Amino acid sequence: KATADVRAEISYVMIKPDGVQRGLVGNIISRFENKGFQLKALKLFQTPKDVAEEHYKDLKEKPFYPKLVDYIISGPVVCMVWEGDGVVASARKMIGATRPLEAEPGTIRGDFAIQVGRNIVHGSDSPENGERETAIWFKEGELMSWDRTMTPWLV
Ligand code: RTP
Repeated sequence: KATADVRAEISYVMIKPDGVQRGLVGNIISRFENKGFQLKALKLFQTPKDVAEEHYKDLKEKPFYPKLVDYIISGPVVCMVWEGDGVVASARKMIGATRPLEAEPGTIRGDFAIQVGRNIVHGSDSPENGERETAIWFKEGELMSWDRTMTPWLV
């Protein structure tokens, strides 16, 4: 079924190096699958410095920027694109507040993190940034359009 011409809302979600090192990849992916969003792209990736800098370019003037870039390139990350109605705002809710001590229990950061500089996961803050960040981290051919109802594995 052709779905390529209409692209629904997407969010770029990334499990940061601390999330990968702590073995939280499966738990985090499960939350998005369980919620019902559709996985469009996924990879384990060692980030080149220029990619981290491009992703966080709006934060260039912040005092924590150099540390942030070093953190993101310190080990492999898991890059994902999730699609669905309202996925950007919903992913932000599921991830929780930037400062993990302010994140509600039940959110990813609320359940697993303490420090703002080790906050496990990233999610795009607007649909526009969902598109922008996806283009930074993925090549066009790495995004999949697939129909969940197409192959009746469970019939
Ligand atoms: P996020 O998308 O990751 O939830 O973060 P945000 O936009 O709410 O916050 P932003 O200010 O854009 O920060 C992006 C990431 O930078 C790191 N950070 N470190 N004071 C600090 O040391 C500090 N502040 C922010 C965090 O990794 C944050 O997620």
